[in-house]
Amino acid sequence: MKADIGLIGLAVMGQNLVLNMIDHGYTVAVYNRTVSKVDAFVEEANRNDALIGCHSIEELVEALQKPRKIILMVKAGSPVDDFINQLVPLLEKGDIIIDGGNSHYLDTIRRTKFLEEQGILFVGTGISGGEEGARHGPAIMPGGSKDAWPLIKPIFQDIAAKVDGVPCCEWMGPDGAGHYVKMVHNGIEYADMQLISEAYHLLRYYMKLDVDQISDIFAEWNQGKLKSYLIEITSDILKVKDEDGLPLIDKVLDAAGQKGTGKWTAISSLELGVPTTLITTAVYQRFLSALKDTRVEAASKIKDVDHEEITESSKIDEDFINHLQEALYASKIVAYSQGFQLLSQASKEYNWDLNLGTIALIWRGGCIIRSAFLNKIKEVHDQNPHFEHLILETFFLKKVEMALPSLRKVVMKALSTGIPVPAFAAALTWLDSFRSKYLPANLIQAQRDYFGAHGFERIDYPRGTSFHVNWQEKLKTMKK
Ligand code: 2AM
Repeated sequence: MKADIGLIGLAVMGQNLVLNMIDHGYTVAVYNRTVSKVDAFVEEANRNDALIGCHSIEELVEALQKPRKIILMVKAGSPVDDFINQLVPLLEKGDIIIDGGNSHYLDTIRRTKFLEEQGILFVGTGISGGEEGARHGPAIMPGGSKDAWPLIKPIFQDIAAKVDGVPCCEWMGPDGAGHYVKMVHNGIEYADMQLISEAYHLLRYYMKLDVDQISDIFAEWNQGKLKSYLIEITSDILKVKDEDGLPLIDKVLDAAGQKGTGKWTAISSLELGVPTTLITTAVYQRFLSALKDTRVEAASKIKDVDHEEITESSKIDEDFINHLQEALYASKIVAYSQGFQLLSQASKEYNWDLNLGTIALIWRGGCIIRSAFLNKIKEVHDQNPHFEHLILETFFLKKVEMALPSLRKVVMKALSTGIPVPAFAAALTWLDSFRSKYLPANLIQAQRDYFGAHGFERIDYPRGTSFHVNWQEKLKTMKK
């Protein structure tokens, strides 16, 4: 019997996807560079009828039903190209290669073009939900050669997470669309995590609450409009004690790591000219956190207000917890609004025709940013599929209007006590800029014209007419 699908790359994500597919009735052939892992996995999985271990790529290709479908779950970068190059001579027209790793979307664009030229279909797919998601239902974001979609759709939608019976997997668009959407998902995840950690910081060092109390607050927030996987796990994390009975969180070094997808999102937003300030701030803050030794030195040298000196009086500021919840909600709206703007701009730039409603729909379950909030985005999109900015749609507009004073209060308290809140502050200053009829960019234009003759538009002439003034000459003639 031939296998329904093949998978190369038996690290944990790969193994869990295989088991997930087998659970849904599919027969899977597997291969791994280190071949001993194939035998070890086949033996441990003990699914003889549904799992075929292969010791070479040729064997894998031979084991598959046509048109062949092969998922690569290998390290992003050159390993993906290496396997593609090894597979191409063995495959036939109409066979499908699927890259399920965190590849850069520009690589996926390049690979789709290269493989389509050979008559082979290529799918670059984002898979979110970590190891647990891969095993029991991830969110899946496929894009690439459209002809592949009907052939892989049943398997992909079977193994994906479901919300209200709807699979968290839909076709995203051509070439790099799937990997781009997954990348922005991760960028938004960075912003969400930064905001949550700032809220934790304020509860701990401004409100002076203990870790158990803060866990309870997150658990309570998880019952309301902030209900989400990340809030839920935050509450869990804060409950965990180390061997000595003290909170484990206090033993974790405060230097954040990263694998690059947040950075790629930030780079793309700069290239496309979309002010995705919460994501970029979150990425920068991870870099800044990683400078642990330098920060420790700076802490002893740059003295100013210090949260150590915050008096107990903040404890009775009960309202602050409610303001913080509102601030988190408002900032989350800003982060998602910015993220969706980036998707919208990229869609235009790369001709992907992304459906933002579908993206919100499939992010509702399986992935790390899954939340009640995404249901709302989907509803708002259904009412107005051509929205320009999420935040200008009635539902979110009202929410932001209500929460803005709380956000301002939280940021002002944090600034005056020296507790860093770069993401909350970025949300507030973005909102204040966004709702400004007037910004001092006129001065920037004048400076550019002064030193570089770059020209400027005038408010009393139609847009598009460029004016240049010799500012120094004008100054001289005025003095005369
Ligand atoms: P390995 O077990 O032989 O190391 C995640 O690292 C997966 O990608 C693993 O299956 C790993 O195979 C594979 N991988 C990493 N680098 C690779 C490379 N340069 N060539 C082939 N496979 C690679």
